[in-house]
Amino acid sequence: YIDPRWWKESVIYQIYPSSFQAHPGSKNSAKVGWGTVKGITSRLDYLKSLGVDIVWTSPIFKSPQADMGYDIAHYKEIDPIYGSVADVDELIAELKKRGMKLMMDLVVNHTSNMHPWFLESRSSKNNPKRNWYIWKDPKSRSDTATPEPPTNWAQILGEANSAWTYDTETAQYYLSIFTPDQPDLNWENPEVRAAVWDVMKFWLERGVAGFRMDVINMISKVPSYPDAPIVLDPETHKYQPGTQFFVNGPKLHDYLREMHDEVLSRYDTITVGEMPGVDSEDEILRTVGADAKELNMIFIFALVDIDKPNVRMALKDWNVQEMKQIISRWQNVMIERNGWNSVFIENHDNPRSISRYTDDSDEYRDKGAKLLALMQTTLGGTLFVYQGEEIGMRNAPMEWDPYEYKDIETINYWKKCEAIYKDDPQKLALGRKVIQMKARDHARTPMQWSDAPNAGFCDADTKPWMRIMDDWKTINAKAQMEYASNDELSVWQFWQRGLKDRKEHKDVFVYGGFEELAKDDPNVYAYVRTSEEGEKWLVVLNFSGQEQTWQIPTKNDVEFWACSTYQKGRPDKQTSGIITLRPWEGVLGKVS
Ligand code: TEU
Repeated sequence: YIDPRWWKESVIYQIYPSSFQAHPGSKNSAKVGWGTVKGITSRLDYLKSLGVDIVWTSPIFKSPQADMGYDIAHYKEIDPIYGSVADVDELIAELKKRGMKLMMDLVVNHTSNMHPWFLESRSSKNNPKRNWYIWKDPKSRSDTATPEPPTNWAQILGEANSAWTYDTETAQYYLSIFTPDQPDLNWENPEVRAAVWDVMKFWLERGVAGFRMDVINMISKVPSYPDAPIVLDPETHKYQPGTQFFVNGPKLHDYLREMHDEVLSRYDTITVGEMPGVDSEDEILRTVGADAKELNMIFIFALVDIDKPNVRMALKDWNVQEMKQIISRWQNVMIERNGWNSVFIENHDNPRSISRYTDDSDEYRDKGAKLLALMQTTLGGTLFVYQGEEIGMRNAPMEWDPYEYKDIETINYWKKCEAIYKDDPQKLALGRKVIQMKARDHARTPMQWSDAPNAGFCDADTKPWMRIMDDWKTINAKAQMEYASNDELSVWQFWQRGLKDRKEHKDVFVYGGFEELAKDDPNVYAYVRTSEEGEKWLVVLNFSGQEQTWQIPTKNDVEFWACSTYQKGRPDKQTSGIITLRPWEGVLGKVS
């Protein structure tokens, strides 16, 4: 028996390594400021003081960086741009000194097209590694240079393009559901699976505590490879979403159980599977149920996909009611069905949470950031904080030109907009709006450490690989850690308080019961968390820019208010009857 409490109670901080911290004097001949492993190590005291237990690094392995490291060319080497394996050993040792751990990103649905496995695989039809990837003949033989791909599936990070890439040498297509630089591995092949288990053991043996597993629910494809139904306008979309043929495919659970038997069961690990596009409770419980023997938890995307229609780079209206339903649903499911979930609202693939769920204007930016912090630190599950979230970083503004954006998905999207909407200024403006609201780049601007040159992210004489947000002089970690006011805490201090509180009352906040109140209120999200011993806390969150009144149900009369997003110390709000909440105000009360 392995005691699961450590990974349930841990606070995990996701680092986007290129944008976290370049260590001083990091040798970079091109004078480009780029985060490094040594840079991460230099910030461990910062993370410790915030209340972090586990650091998760997005991929730092050898990679051509076509998709910022989610295209790996060597699983056991660190990309020189980040440092070396020795630097990772040092990072693990320094974490250990502080009672912390390292979680790495395991990207094994696909490799880079420059991975030696793929170079071999593509070299000829009878190469022994041919069957390590998914090769198919074109749909119809024709004399044209590029015949029809085997199916009509669209690429995920470039929806205008096919999910298949043609190789003229061998006249076959390979499957590349994200981009042509990321060929999908063929998990049907036991040699591929053995190679993955070997990579996992390599890092576990070095002291890595576990993995976040990139799109792990896409590793099993429907073997008949059918065409996808037409759901996007065929006038503008030659290719259609093929997700139903590879999201939670037929052999997913076989593969995950094999991974468990071959690797995970032999170590005391933490595992979180990235699983976009799955909504079925039964299906999710098969992976995260207490006896499932698959993964500890997954990322459920319902909340971050609340404004996603059928493609990612597009807009959709949503309201607070829907948000409340999504959050409460998964809180309840995991409790009722004995599963385990992750709590997160940001990551490197999503815009900043205050720009999406609250109000990122100067007036309310910090209030919204604290509101979301209060919510997340009081929800059940393992909590994930994303770099910069703890200081309330926000989306890049509308004024930024599309060329400031560096992400392959954004670039593909903007190219498409320019090609098809070149004579339609309105549609082009809409395209820019989509980028400003949805681009993954918003989470990837360099971390704002201080008001020093380049926000303390990289040396003054280097140029950051991506533009730093113009607000860094006012919004930065140092200013927020040192912030002194009799009236309120900074966003950073509020997070620190919340994480501490969560740990002190973990029987309530990590493990406790969950009851939603006033479900019909269109603006206020309220819930009660209860420990088995009967300790009870009330959380009331005003998700609107207007003042709201809220009736405390008599059975939940408050003994004292422990905090408000507006006030330092104990707010003197009334403890029963109707309370008034200021715009974006959240309060936490001990129920008597
Ligand atoms: O992302 C998977 C993915 O499909 C996401 O874009 C997802 O659809 C979206 O976040 C839902 O809101 C993972 C990585 O996190 C991403 O950075 C990579 O580009 C991708 O896999 C390919 O490795």
